[in-house]
Amino acid sequence: MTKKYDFSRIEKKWQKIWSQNNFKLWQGTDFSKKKKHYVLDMFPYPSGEGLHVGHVEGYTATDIYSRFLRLNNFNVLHPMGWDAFGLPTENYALKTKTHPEIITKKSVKKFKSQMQSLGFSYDWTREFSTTDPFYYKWTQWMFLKMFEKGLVFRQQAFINWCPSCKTSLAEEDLENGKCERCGSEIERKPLEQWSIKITQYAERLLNDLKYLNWPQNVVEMQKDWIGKSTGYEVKFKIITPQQDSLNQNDKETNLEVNVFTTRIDTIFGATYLVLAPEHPLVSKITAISNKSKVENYVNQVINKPELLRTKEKEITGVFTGSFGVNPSNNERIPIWISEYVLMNYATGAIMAVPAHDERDFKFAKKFDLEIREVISPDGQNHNLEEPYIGEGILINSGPFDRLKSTIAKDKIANFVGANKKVNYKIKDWVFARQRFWGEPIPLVFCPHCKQLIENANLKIDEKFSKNDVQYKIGKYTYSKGEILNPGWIALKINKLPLTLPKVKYYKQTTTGKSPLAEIENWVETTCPKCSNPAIRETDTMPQWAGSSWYYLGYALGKNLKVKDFNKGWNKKVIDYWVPVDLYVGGVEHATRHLIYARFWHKFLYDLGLVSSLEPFERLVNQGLILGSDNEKMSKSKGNVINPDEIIKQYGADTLRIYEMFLGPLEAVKPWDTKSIIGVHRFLNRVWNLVIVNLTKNSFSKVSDKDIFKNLKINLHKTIKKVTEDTNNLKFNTAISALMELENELTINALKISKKDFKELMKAYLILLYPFAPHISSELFQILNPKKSIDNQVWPKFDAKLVKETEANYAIQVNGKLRATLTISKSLAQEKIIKKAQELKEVKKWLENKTIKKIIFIKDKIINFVINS
Ligand code: ANZ
Ligand code: ZN
Repeated sequence: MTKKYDFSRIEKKWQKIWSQNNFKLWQGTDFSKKKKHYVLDMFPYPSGEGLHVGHVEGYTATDIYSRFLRLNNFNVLHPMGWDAFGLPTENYALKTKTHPEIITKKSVKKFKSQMQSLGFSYDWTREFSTTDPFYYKWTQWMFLKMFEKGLVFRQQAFINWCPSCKTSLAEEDLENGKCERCGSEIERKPLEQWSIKITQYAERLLNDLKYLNWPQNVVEMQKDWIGKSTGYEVKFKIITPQQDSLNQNDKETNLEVNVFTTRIDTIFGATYLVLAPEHPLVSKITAISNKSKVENYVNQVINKPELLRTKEKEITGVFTGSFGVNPSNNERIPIWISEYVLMNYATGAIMAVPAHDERDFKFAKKFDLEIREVISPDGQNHNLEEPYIGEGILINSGPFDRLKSTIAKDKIANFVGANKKVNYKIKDWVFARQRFWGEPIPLVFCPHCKQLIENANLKIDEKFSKNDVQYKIGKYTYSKGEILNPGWIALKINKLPLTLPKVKYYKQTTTGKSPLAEIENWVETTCPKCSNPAIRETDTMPQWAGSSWYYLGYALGKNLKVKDFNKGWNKKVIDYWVPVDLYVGGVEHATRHLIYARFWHKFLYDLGLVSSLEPFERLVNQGLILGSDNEKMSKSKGNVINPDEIIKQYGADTLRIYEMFLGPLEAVKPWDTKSIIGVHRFLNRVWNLVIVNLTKNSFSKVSDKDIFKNLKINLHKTIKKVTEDTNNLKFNTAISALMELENELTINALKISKKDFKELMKAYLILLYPFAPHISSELFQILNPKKSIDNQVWPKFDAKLVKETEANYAIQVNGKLRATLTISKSLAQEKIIKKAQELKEVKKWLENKTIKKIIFIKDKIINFVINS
């Protein structure tokens, strides 16, 4: 009787074995002499829905890699945890009147059991959730360090406000600028909020990208996000008409407008100026007769999200009634306002050069403003049909005519008194949410201290510096953050964590404030400095906070639970594990998360708390898995695949291999239920290869020498291929190689001796183990009852065996190269031709054609001659 491949039983059995002694097998060992390798997944947000196949994709990839590295004698850190603060849980808590902690616990339990049912080899001793007080006390500690150093400040920032749900929404909760829940048009409301001066790190965030082994597209996205731009600032004098008597003598004022330009060489072609509608000068320079038009316009655009404003197809704007003086030629040019100029970039005002800028050109056409060509590709004047945005030769530019634009820049800047200026698009990080389910911000507001600090009227440098001093005022000592934010006082470190109140449930406020604001006994407190009455900050941190340093949390491991912060921060153990060697996750984190974490790391570096400049050395983005209809998986489309069901039907090993076999890890690829069966059959064949043959026990007494040698060559080629591919995370091709070898072994198993079969099989199973660990473990145990595959050594290939045996064929159809084929030299000619014929890239040329002739040049070329 043959035993069937009972994947459910086998998988449960091995998962239980692996879980022994707190998953001892998968634990990373601090300070081990072995080479360390830190393999990190982007940790999930544990939602009620459980893992989706996209999680499974990335997590399988890192699991394969971790298991592979362990067998290659690495000391691997492969941890997992939960990014559990955030809106979906909060919304669900409000709806069901439960505490979000309870919901989080449930979701985490589900996620964890799903991960274990996939056989992932995580070091669970280092698990935490960002919502665990023993974890977020550190998040608060680091925030207080930023505060102390003056990196935290209050600024007017806009929130997205849904007037019908009466709640502020994160960017992620907007759908085309509308509330995701009720579909109302959202409003932007200005609100003073805590922010972090990430802009002070812009240059380093840009510069240090060069040290990273990251996908080029992510590097580009980071560069764009940081948005460094080098240009000039130049001032234009303003002439406002006398407000009470328009069109009479112009009145010289001492008002000026400062503009930022990257093309100072075009200034002779600046025929008007444009201010952002929110620019503080607008109210000062608008003429009475233009006032109502201007005000209407400002009201219309002021609440629009920035993104929409810059993407608006139709150009709009209004004239203020005032003029500027172009410093290059002293011409009087009109000052307009328009939404395409943004207040929070550079100076919020531009000199418009319609001949050489797309938007300015459209604007000038629409409002009939002068378009004056000043840069010419050939030195001639043209009738411009469209703006010319390249470099060229200056014309209509007074003393600078005939100069090359590239050379003219500095000279003209000098002439008009412009100053070199670097701008960044990156904004300071708004670090506050009007929410309950986040890390409480450990600050209180004390009116008494506010008075003391304001009366002292200290002047201090607002720039970040590592060696900031404390400031003494009377009997109290304040940090730089406290001086810069009068009245805001940091909690004492020994009072951390500041935990969320233990309420049964809570309600959404209608004021836009955090629900914490209505929990009075939590809000009311005393000042840690002067003991006078004070109130707590009720905004909480954004979800990005906890994920900005979690990779350090895993390295710290049990140190996280040490009470004393200075003892708990075990820098030696961080230096041992960090930076992360491989970080795998979705490309949706290319900017925000990966910018915030890099910034956070650099801040800790400046404090001497970490030694590496960057947190993540190598980054890989797994590609999106689409539904079988080639659309993004979504509930509404009904094309979502539930991994649990696949596991139930085919087993975890099948799901793992299937997802890796779908295509290259980085590629976007559709789900294809049919090919799961193919993968499942492959594992069945591996099973039968061992079980059926052993049961029948009809092996040859002695091996057929040639066959055994051939199998050995094939094995070593496979070792080489799987080793290289796994190292390069090319799992799909590694799996194909394993499938091919299985085929050879299945055909020839009974032509060799049992001993030889076992030898080959043992190596084969080790190769298969990272991909399908359960079946490999089981079969390995059957072949070697005393040994465990988990601590085997990864096989090495014999270079001699691999080298001589392969040829590279160029496969042609009618003499045209259509494919290449790397194949064993020892195969018969017909077999090689057959393989070539079956290649996808060749097949399509041969379909429905008669092959007239096949030209075969040994080890070099196969040419199919067909009727064309
Ligand atoms: C005159 C000019 C002539 C410009 C020309 C461009 C081409 P980046 O590279 O993105 O920094 N600009 C400046 N501040 C702006 C703001 N707050 N909102 C919208 N646009 C703004 O772009 C810098 C250029 O964008 C600046 O150079 C300015 O237009 C515009 F042939 O000045 B330029
Ligand atoms: Zn006080």
